[in-house]
Amino acid sequence: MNTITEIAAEPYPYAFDPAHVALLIIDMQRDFLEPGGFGEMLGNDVSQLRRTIEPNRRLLAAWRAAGLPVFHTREGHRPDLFDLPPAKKIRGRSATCIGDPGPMGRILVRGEPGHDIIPELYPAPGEPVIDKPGKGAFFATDLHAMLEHRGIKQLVVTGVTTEVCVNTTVREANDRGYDCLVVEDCVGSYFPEFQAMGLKMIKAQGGIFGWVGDSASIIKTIAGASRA
Ligand code: TIU
Repeated sequence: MNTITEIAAEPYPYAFDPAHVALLIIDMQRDFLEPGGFGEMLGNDVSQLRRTIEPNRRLLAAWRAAGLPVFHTREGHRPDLFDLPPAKKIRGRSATCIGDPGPMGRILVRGEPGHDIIPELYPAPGEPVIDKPGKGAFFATDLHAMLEHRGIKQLVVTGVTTEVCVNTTVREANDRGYDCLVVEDCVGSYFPEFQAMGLKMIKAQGGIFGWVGDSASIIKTIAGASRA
């Protein structure tokens, strides 16, 4: 299948183009999602994020089966912390902060167990992983160049958290000319009210930053799709 197909979405159907689309999975990292990780250490309810694992797993399986491209991101920093803004390090006035020893290694440091992607959604060989020092996936990364080289103009966006790294990335992508479809059941926030508003802010005003849809509609569309 290489034809453009409309997918049910808000504020209006999304013209899904298999020749120019990628799945972008944001920060499904152990430290944000696993019990005992950094997120839970800060007092957050990780079950709010863990409900996205199974829908993401199903979407990723269908996406791979259709031969469509996948990009994964991870938020984190160099072990020497030279890419960690001092403001980010001290924000929150927490006794334990980024770079310190945490429950799953040094917090949000590349190469540490907690920084890695959860096993359920682990990148397959050939799927790029973008290590990003900020909330947005375009800031200080080569994501835009990689997407341009592949002719990608549409992003189906999933991951965590809805109002932080997902929203920041969608806004960055929108300003760079990408059409983003955010998958409601595959994005999560520790805070239910931010989940609701984070999605509303994307699709308001005629889709000011993009579209919001669900994984079942996308899976139905791409079933059997192949670029090969
Ligand atoms: N990936 C991402 O959203 N990073 C965060 O720090 N999120 C919070 O909600 N704190």
